[in-house]
Amino acid sequence: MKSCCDNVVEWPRGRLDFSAGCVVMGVLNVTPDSFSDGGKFFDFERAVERGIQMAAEGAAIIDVGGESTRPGSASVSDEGQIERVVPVIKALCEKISVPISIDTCKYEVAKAALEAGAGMLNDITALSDERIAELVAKHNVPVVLMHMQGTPATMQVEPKYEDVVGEVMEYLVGRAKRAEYLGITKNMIFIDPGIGFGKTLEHNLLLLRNINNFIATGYRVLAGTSRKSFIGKLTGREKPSERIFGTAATVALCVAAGVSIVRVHDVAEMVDVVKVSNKLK
Ligand code: HH2
Repeated sequence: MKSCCDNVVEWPRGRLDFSAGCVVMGVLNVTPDSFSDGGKFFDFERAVERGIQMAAEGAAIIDVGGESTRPGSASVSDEGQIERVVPVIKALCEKISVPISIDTCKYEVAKAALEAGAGMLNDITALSDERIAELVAKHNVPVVLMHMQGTPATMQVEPKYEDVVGEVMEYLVGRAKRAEYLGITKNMIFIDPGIGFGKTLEHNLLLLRNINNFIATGYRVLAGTSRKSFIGKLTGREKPSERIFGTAATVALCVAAGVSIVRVHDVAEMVDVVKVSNKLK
């Protein structure tokens, strides 16, 4: 890993330039059942087309996932996930130059995706399988460590914290330090409070109001608020596709607080929000 200056992170398979501030990660769910775009990009051709489109719209990273993590979702076998994501990753690596991230917590999926050319790993379980840390270190790619209480099957049943901000921060800093111990360099680590993963509306609001505390840890922060149900609760918008303006409010706030990456479905719209927010900061 080579960091040419504080604001540019470069590694063999990618480069992220934070000199203007925040950058956008576009979500590409190759799934039939994701909460907001399930089925839309399940087909290989459509997934690749969408990835290319998001890069053209200004995404700095494309995050490819083969398993929904929406509350109550069913898990998909490793082979099933690999079949979904590997051809898409290979095709995108040939066609676009932005790094492709793999959204998985499964070792075999991570291994196959990294071998297929993925240039980043997004782990919603923050390296609960530490063999993934070895893969990340070996392939020399950045990693996202996310907080979740429980598992997708049960996480929204009755999430409980005494001090949600303190507990999530302590967990993430602990996992980030562990990742460093396992051989991953600090500037390759992104921490993520895991909005909607085992959190009530109030927990999500507290985390977002205090997102600056996460930035103060010294690790770069990623936030994934896009179209999530707490936005639906605040706006009364049932359909995830109608939560774009609500998402924009959270993105602007995240940028103002110093978040480095926002993970979003509506890339063209959020690239504009990020551009303006970066300048206002
Ligand atoms: N949210 C989702 C999935 N992966 N990864 C990170 N790091 N942070 C997030 O907030 C996050 C994530 C859920 O969104 P989506 O991928 O659109 O839905 P689904 O899990 O139903 O595919």
